[in-house]
Amino acid sequence: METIAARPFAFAFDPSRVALIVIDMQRDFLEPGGFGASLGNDVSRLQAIVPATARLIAGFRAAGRPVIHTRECHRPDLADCPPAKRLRGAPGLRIGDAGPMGRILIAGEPGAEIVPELQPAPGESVVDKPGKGAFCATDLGAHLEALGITQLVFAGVTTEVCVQTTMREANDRGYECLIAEDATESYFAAFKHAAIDMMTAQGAIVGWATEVATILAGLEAAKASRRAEASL
Ligand code: C5J
Repeated sequence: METIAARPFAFAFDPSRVALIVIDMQRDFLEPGGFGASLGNDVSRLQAIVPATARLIAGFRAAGRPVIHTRECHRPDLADCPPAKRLRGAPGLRIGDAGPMGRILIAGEPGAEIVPELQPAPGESVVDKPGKGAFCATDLGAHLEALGITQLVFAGVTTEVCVQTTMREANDRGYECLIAEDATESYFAAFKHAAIDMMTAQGAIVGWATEVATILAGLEAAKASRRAEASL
């Protein structure tokens, strides 16, 4: 167990039981012409976290810890997209409508793919989710249980929608949750800060927050401890 600096207080980091979950780093949210842009958002804010997210993913891979990617997307027949979700968009820009990157938020379309810089490595899990939360209507819970995971580090977009929803779901399921503040982003700066403040308030009521560098240092420290134990 490593103790790492976090807010609202130090996080007891267990590198033998932790997985990284990278939420929805998809072209539809990060690139012009996708779902996010169709809602009138400035996608460049989200593109800015790609390098920090890539560093975090590389650290987990180097430590031999699971990296799980999610994609918010729907079946081509939209059977998993309730009208209440689809009809909220403007006509022509709704989920399932044709856009510059294919049908918006539909599995298998170019827009639903993870951005090239953060492509899953062979063997890494990719969870397609029809909801904002990654536990809803997916096998994520069973998968984490099979892996013996008790802690989750969160990265991805958007902080106050799919990241926050999934972190709250995970917290209610008993996971200790840590969000990487510089590897998550919102289209609205104030929403990102408010979401993290809400989750870390009241004694980490949903979880903890820290920087990518701190998490990477925790993984490195654990590696060094393992090496030192092995040489005894
Ligand atoms: C949204 C997401 N914002 N991945 N999805 O609709 O946060």
